[in-house]
Amino acid sequence: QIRRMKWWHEAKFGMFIHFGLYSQHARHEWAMEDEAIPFDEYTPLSKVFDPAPGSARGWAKLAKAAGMKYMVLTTKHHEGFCNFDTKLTDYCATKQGPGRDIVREYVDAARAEGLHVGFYYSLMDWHHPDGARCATDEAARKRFVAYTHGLIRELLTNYGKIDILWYDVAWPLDADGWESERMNKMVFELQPDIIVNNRNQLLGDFSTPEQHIAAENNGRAWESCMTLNDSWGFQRADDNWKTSKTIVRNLITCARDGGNYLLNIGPQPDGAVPEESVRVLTEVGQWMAVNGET
Ligand code: JFZ
Repeated sequence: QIRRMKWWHEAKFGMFIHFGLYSQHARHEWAMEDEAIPFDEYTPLSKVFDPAPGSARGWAKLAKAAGMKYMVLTTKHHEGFCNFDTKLTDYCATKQGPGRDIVREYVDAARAEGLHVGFYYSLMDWHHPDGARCATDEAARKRFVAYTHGLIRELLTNYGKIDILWYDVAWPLDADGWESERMNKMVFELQPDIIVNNRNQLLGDFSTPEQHIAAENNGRAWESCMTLNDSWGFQRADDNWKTSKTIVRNLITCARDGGNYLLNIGPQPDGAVPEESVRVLTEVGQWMAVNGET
């Protein structure tokens, strides 16, 4: 086992947080694409985005109460909006609605609760003009790779020690296209002890079975990620909540088979966690307080 992964194997249970412009939309984090919402209609969501100060403290306190040991926040999802301050685009939280760095608030909140800090980062980007044409236009690919590596560099430079980089959806490029080897090399230069997943077209440190539990039989580290209902971002119409019993059973299965369990919340537009999620996670925490290892 790799030394830098020791804490992660011991941690076993983490909180995934999907939060972005789609949260206000309250339908699905894929709505922009699935419903083919025009730019003019979607991007103004960035102007009214205004999570309450202290929201991240609420997420971290809830994670801690549930017995979770780490958190992973969407710093940028497929919509392309950056929840952090960046010099590379104006489509970011500090220059739009909130006028605050949501990622900074999140990092501070996680640390205040003694939780390890993870960054989710979507390679696929529906907002950047080169995000799709990078597959067929070499000049666009070069620009988009510079943009992507640049954002990741900022994320891993400006917030102190970061414990996990959780890449997502590598469409439309392969490892060569993304220059993934060079990307990970930069990542480890900036954060020598970080752990990276496998969704930038390389194997990385751990695999990421999704919405199901699938132990790796090849000795590789793995983490199952799941939602509490059926969507990742806040979805007003989705009340198909899993019970705390189901969550505990899943956690036990993951732990038994040597994996981790990353369980998602989708905060509401104001940053508050849906009531039902709070209820379920609080119950899980009660079980953890009796049965979990500290
Ligand atoms: C992706 C996203 O599209 C989704 O919105 C969410 O962020 C989730 C965590 O990740 O969805 C995926 C990614 C990979 C697989 C399935 C859905 N997969 O490998 O089966």
